[in-house]
Amino acid sequence: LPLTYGFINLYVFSLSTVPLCPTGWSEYGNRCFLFQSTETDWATAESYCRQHHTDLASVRSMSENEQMKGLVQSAGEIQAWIGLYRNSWMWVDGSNSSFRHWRASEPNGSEENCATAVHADAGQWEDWPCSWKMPFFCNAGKP
Ligand SMILES: *[C@@H]1O[C@H](CO)[C@@H](O)[C@H](O)[C@H]1NC(C)=O
Ligand SMILES: *[C@@H]1O[C@H](CO)[C@@H](O)[C@H](O)[C@H]1NC(C)=O
Ligand SMILES: [Ca+2]
Repeated sequence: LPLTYGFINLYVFSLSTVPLCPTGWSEYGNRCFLFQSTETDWATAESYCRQHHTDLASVRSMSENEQMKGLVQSAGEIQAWIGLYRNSWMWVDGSNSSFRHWRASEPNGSEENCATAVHADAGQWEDWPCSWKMPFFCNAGKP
């Protein structure tokens, strides 16, 4: 009986809505985001994302940026790492998205090589030293 019940459950589940994102992740459009409140430097954040998920998150539209800003605000945080690095400011997950949302006069620092999405100033981005510790976003799903 429990087996049958399990089977029916699985059957119904697979016929209806199979969630795109793992439990605990946020789905925006066709993409999955994980806000990690653990504060860490950018490289550690990237390696965590690559090990467990896909990569530090690329942000490809204002709508994604707004949703991510909401997660940072809900967590009572100021800012979080995203996957933009001063290697010609490319997305580390290989995305070719040209969406950018820099704060005025950012990026500004020769010593500041990693980008954050910031909730203040309308979620605008700033570059900060990569060794700074802050929460971060991983993404998964379609590249
Ligand atoms: C960016 O990537 C998408 C998806 O792989 C592709 O369809 C598009 O042509 C690419 N755009 C550029 C400018 O390379
Ligand atoms: C870049 O801006 C930040 C924040 O305003 C500031 O602390 C930092 O000194 C600036 N760096 C340079 C190289 O101007
Ligand atoms: Ca800066």
